[in-house]
Amino acid sequence: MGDQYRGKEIRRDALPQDRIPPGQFVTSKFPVLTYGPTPRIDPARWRFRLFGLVEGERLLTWEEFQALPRTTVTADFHCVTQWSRLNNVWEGVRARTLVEMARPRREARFVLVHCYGGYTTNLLLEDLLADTTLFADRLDGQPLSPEHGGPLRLVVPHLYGWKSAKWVNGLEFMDREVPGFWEQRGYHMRGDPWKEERFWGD
Ligand SMILES: Nc1nc2c(c(=O)[nH]1)N[C@H]1C(S)=C(S)[C@@H](COP(=O)(O)O)O[C@H]1N2
Ligand SMILES: [Mo]
Repeated sequence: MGDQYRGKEIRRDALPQDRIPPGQFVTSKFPVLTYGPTPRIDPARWRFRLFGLVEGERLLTWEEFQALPRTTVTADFHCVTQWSRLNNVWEGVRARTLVEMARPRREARFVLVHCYGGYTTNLLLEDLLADTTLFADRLDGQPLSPEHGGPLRLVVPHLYGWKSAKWVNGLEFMDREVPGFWEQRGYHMRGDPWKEERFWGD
């Protein structure tokens, strides 16, 4: 895309400020943001449940999950506490692949994401269907560390970081919007960083 800057034609994606939502600053570190302790999950006992208003209820093992088609997404990560980490290279399985396995009923337009440790977050079904939403087990060429959500986390790059649930263990498909852990405590139901949807009611 062409833009003018001091009379020169420049590429829009070369302008970092266009990539940083309002009120955010860039960090080169990757802070760990967790409420409570880091769960440690033995892959042999790991399970992932697709349930609720679905035709294809499933309980996946780690082996079954690993057999799914894989994808790589390079994306920026924006935490509501104002740090952004750019160019994260996530590898895993597209969330859409899991939705297709679950075969949600027509009325199931909302999803509650469940995690080991009890954390939850709510999403619209369409947020899971986005091309860049994935369940990641690798980051920047390495297996995902326990602190950052290993063995498996959700990554929803177009929403604030609290929607990118770590240590995921299930998707519950619903016909109404049920607030998750932070949403019950005042965070926004949607959380679009470009609209600064930080707190509900602002
Ligand atoms: N299960 C779980 N997932 C979670 C959280 C949490 O406390 N528990 N924190 C969220 C928040 S607020 C952010 S910003 C990101 C941070 O991810 P990181 O710790 O890998 O930086 O994880 C999100 N996912
Ligand atoms: Mo966050």
